[in-house]
Amino acid sequence: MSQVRRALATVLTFAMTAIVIADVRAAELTFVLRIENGRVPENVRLIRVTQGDVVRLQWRSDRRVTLHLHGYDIEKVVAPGKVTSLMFTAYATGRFPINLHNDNADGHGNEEALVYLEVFPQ
Ligand SMILES: [Cu+2]
Repeated sequence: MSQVRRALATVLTFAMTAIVIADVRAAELTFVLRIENGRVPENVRLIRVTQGDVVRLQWRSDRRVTLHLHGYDIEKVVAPGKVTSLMFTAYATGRFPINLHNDNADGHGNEEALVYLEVFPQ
């Protein structure tokens, strides 16, 4: 009986160690993005992070826009003259577009992606 308990304790210790390691690996990353005329500069059109990272996107825009991060399904309104943060933990891996949505149009048009978010597995 005590042997079973000891085995169980070992398994639990391993599980807790794994959680701690995963936690240590996760980074908190901030990206600063400025939208002008419905676009961001070329060098920030691809954002690459690792699964588990806490990602903060700090947006500015020359006009009022609605952002939609697909996959994670987060929408944010960015008003001119303000910094708007979009924060999330990158739990889902893959390539996800961030689109601009028209405030007066419902759902998705065939809008071009503003930015792509790539989340790589740990
Ligand atoms: Cu969308």
